[in-house]
Order: sequence, then C-alpha cells, then structure tokens
Amino acid sequence: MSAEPLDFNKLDAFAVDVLAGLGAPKQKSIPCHHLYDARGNELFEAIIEQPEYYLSRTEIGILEAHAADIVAGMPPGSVLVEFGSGSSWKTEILLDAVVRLAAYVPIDVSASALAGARHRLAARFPGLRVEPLLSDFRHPLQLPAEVATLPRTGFFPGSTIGNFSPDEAKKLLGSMANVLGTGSRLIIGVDLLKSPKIMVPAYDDAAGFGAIFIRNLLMRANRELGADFDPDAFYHEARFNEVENRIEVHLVSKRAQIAHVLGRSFAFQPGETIHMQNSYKHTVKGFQALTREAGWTPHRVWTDNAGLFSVHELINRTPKTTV
Ligand code: AVI
Repeated sequence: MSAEPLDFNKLDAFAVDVLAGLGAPKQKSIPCHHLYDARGNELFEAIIEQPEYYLSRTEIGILEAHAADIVAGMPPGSVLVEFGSGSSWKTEILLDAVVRLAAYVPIDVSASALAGARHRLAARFPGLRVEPLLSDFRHPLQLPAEVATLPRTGFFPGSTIGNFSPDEAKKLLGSMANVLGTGSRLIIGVDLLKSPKIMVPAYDDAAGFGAIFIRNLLMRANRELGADFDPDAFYHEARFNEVENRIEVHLVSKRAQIAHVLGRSFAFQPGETIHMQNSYKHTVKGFQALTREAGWTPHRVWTDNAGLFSVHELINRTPKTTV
C-alpha cells in the first residue's frame, strides 16, 4: 500500500478520526459519535428494546411518574430546548404534562429525524410551535432569535452525558448553560453507578445487538472509506473499568492482521483492541458536584425505586459569557 501524503483538509470528520484513532501510538480508538450512521441509529433503537438495556425504560418510568413535578419548574410561556433530540419520543412525556409551552426547539444533526419528529408532534400536539435546529449540540450554537428572550428549559435525556469523560462533560454542560442563558434550567438523565452484573450486560445483550452495533462501525469504514476490515476477525467486549467508573466497549482483534484505510495500513496484534466507547456511571452526589464545576446549581433529583437511573434538575445562575 502506498503512503501518499493525504490532504486532511479534504477528508471528512469520520475519515480524519478513523485515521488518527487507528494511528495512535498506544491504544487505538474511534470516537463513539461515529457509531450513529443510519444503520447505527436503527441498531441503537434495537438495543434499547433489549431486556438487559435497563437505561431507557427506567428513565421513561421516572419521567412518566414525575412529569408534572418536572415541568412544574417551567413558567408558562417557556421554551423547551432538547439537545440531540433524535425521534423526540421521551419529550412527549414532558409535552403531555407542560402547561402553555411557547415553543419546542429540537436540536439534532439528522434532518430526517427532525422532520419525522416535527410531523409526529404536529399531529399529536396541534397547537405546539416546533422550531427545529439542524445542528450538532457538541459545537457552539445559537437559539433562534424568536425564542432567545423567553424562559428556557433544556432537556438532555438518555444518559448521553455518560459518553463524555468528566472533563468533556463539564465543558459540554458549561456550553449548554451558555446557550440556555442565566435563569434557565436543564433536565438531564444520568445512569447511576451500580453492580457491574447489571451494567455490563446492558452493553453485551444476549441477542447480540450491542455487538452488531459496535461492529457496524467497521462496516461503515469499509463502505465510506473503502477500508478492508474483516468484521468477523474482531469480537466485541464490554468491561467495567472500576478506576474510571465507566463501561468500556472494545473491539478485540482475534488474530494478527492488517487493515487498510485510505491507503494507510494498520497492524493489529492478537488481542489488541480498538476502544470504541465509554459510558461513565455516576453517583447522584458525584454528578451534582460535576455540574457545580460547570456553573450549574443542582436542584431536584428523581430516581427509580431500585436506584438504577437518575433525572436531575439543574439551574443556571451564572451570567452568560460570549464565545
Ligand atoms: C447513547 N448512550 C447513552 C448509550 C450508552 O448507554 O452509553 C450508547 C450505547 N452504546 C452501546 N449501547 C448503548
């Protein structure tokens, strides 16, 4: 294989991240947001239906049990802003309970997800004003001018915050505080630290959707980058890292092999891994401390009876900064 210099400016973010992540001198890794192409989204929908994946159904149970209480913090005429809204299914629970919402602003990178959600919500909530924002919540963004002066509540369910390291999570929460502005609230779902016997199977379900979801990234690289990964030459492994309090998902090379991506060769030793995802697990107190460092004031917290999952209400008392 030739090693012609590649012009990184002409490559898309997926190509750049795959080349950089596989070329890392020690641990190979690929950022987990690349797992969510169209097929990845379908597979993730299948994961959340699996009996082992307790996160979604537990969070939905908490939102349903406490919806009236959760929206009680939103003054009439508020705007609900959802970060990474996807299908907006969980949002319907809040929309059912809220009184006089001025607008709902779903933010997502998928135009088709935004269009689908808008269509469904228009039928289910005929008077609701929906102002979709096609954007990546990980990057700086601005709310539509028409809603920027109204009271704002952010919504970030699913424990997606757990896919960020504590430092990244602090930065993300800080930028959400900045986007939402002083006096705003954030309702955020966070998976709780518990026995690995419960946490690990959620990422390694018996039906194998967790494994197919992770291996789909190699297929994506084959499709989009002309790579030649043999997905069967890797197995999927979910482990609990008790020092970092996180589930790590790795693809483990079954044998010595070389894969090619965009003219670059990447050698794998038997047992060598590509670190594909982290899911950090928090205690209620630990997460509240992290939000304080990001400029939020933790307020109420709702959990299920078994203490598997938590939904936090945060209040932003910090003056807005310019970015
Ligand atoms: C989206 N996110 C919160 C999921 C999680 O639990 O970390 C992603 C996931 N990956 C494999 N299974 C679930």
